[in-house]
Amino acid sequence: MKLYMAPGSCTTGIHILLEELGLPFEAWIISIPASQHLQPEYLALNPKGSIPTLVLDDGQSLTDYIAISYWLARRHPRARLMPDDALAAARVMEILAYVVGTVHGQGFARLFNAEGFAGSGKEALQGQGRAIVDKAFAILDTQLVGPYAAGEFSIADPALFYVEFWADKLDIPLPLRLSAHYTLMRSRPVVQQVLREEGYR
Ligand SMILES: N[C@@H](CCC(=O)N[C@@H](CS)C(=O)NCC(=O)O)C(=O)O
Repeated sequence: MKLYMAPGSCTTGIHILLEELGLPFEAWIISIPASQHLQPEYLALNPKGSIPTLVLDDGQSLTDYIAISYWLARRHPRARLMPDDALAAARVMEILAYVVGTVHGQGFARLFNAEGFAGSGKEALQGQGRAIVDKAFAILDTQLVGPYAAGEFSIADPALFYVEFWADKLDIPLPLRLSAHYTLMRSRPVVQQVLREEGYR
């Protein structure tokens, strides 16, 4: 396997897990200051332009801390990196989601990259938000297995649905496959019932 990483970044967490598991891997250093994460060769591996990326033995790329760590834990059950108990496992996911999404994604991201967030006010910030959403929708559009996010209906679909729903409300166009996913979700009786219950007609 190949781990695309930068010393001292969030990739250190995956580096620790690979070493804990004693797995052989090649470390490929990506310099964020030198914008190596935005080079076409790297974007071909990970169109999000983020690290970590783990390239598996069969050549597939796996991105994002939560996905990579989950896969490692499932692949190596004897290391007991995820509790068997459903609630205990959910508690692990709860911490992961908060650390990655909020502590890192919102807190440290601003501490480390204030220039990236600072703009000339509300419009500039909304422009940044829109650029992030547009890029993410384009990536998710290519990753959607179909007809649901991961093929069959899963816990990913209601999450994808709520951002598609927000896009709809804000008149942000959805790419073709996400648009089909949104339509499919809206055709589910439960989704219609929930929207009705929440006051949407
Ligand atoms: N949610 C992503 C976040 C990854 C992330 O933001 N990594 C930073 C390095 S710690 C990065 O790639 N920064 C470059 C950028 O996003 O432009 C994950 O869990 O992998």
